[in-house]
Amino acid sequence: MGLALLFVIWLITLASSWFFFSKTWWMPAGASAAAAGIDRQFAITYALMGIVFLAAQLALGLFVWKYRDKERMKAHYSHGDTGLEMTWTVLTAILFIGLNLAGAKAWSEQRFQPAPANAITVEVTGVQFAWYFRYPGPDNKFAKVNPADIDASAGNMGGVGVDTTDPAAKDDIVVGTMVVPVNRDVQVMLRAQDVIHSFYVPAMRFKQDAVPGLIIPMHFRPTAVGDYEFACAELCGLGHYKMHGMLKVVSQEEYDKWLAERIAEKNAE
Ligand SMILES: [Cu+2]
Repeated sequence: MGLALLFVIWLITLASSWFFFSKTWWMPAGASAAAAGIDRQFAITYALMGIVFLAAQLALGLFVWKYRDKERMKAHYSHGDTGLEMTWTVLTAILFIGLNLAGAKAWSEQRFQPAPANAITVEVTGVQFAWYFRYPGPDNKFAKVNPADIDASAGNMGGVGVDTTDPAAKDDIVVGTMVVPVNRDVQVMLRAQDVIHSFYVPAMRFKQDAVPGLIIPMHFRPTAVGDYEFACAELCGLGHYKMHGMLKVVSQEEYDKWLAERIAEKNAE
C-alpha cells in the first residue's frame, strides 16, 4: 500500500509538472514593451517554486513509503527539530522577499512611474457586467463624471455617468471596444461603479483591479498590431463571464481615423 501511494503521489507530481515544462498551460505570446521582463520574472518564480514543489512532493511520496505501517512497529513521538525548522523558515523568507524585490521593478514601472508625455489616455470603467472605454478627444480632457448621471439606458455616456453640462464632455467618446495605436504608451485610468472588477489583457501582461471609489492609473505599450482578448479577472457576479472583449492595436493613422470617426458620429447624433 505504501509503495502504491508513493507512485500515485509521484505520478501526480510529475504529470502536473509536465504541463508547465511543456508550456501547455501558458499565456499567449507577449505583445507589449513590459512583456519580456514580466515573463522573465514569471520564469524565475516558476523555476524556483518548481524545484521546491518537486522536492517537497517527491519527499512526501518517499516518506509515505518509508514510514508505512509495519508489523510490531512502535509509533514514536517527535517534538520537532528546531534547527531544521529554523532552516526552512529562513530559506522560505529569503525566497519570498527575494522574489518580491526582483519583481518590484516590473510592478512599479507600470504603476508608480508616470506614463511618458506622449501617451494616450483611456478611461476604463468596469460595471456589472460590461466595460466602458472613454477617450478624452482632442482637448485631452475628460469631462466630470457624476454618479447621479449614471443611466445605462441613456447610452454609453450615460453608462459612465458623464456630466454632459461640462464643456469637456463635448468631444469625450465612450465605446465598448478599446482601440489603441501601436508603439505608443497607453495610460489606463481604471474605475469601477459597483463592485471590484479586474481589467486583464493577457497578451499585454496587463492586469489590475478596478476598485469603486478609486481611479487607478497604469500604463502599457503595445508593440504589435492585432486583436487581443481582455476579460474581467475578478469574479464579480452572475454575469462575470460576459465581461470580455477585444483590445484592437492598430497603426497610428488607423487610430486617428477611428477616433475622428467616433467623434463625428457622436456629434451627428
Ligand atoms: Cu467584472
